Amino acid sequence: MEETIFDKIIAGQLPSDKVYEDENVLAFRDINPQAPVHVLVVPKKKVKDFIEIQHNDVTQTGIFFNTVSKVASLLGLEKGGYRIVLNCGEDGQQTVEYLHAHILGDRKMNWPPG
Ligand code: D5M
Repeated sequence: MEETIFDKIIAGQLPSDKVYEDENVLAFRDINPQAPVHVLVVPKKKVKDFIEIQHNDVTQTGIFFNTVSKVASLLGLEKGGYRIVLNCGEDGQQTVEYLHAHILGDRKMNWPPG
């Protein structure tokens, strides 16, 4: 798999505005925020995209989504709610080929998404 900007952030070769880290997951603020709170959550063990999840270890996948929920709570978004976005592939407008969940919050979201 090609090295991405998120590989470099996880390796500590590029800086990031970290909000949470443990042995499995890293969460950092998006460089181009689309809401007052916009955080990206990435698994440290590389997964390319959401398509790949079906071939992956269920425990690792569970840990990832459990941690996304935990990070949203740590960010104080439980009360007002928030949106999780997983862009997948070209039509899904995924620009970084490393699985990442966007956590967007602290404003009212629109529906449907564009
Ligand atoms: O989202 C990829 C997201 O990654 C997009 O919202 C910008 C963000 N991004 C790109 N480079 C960085 C760095 N260096 N730090 C933080 N955030 C970054 P996608 O779902 O692939 O369109």
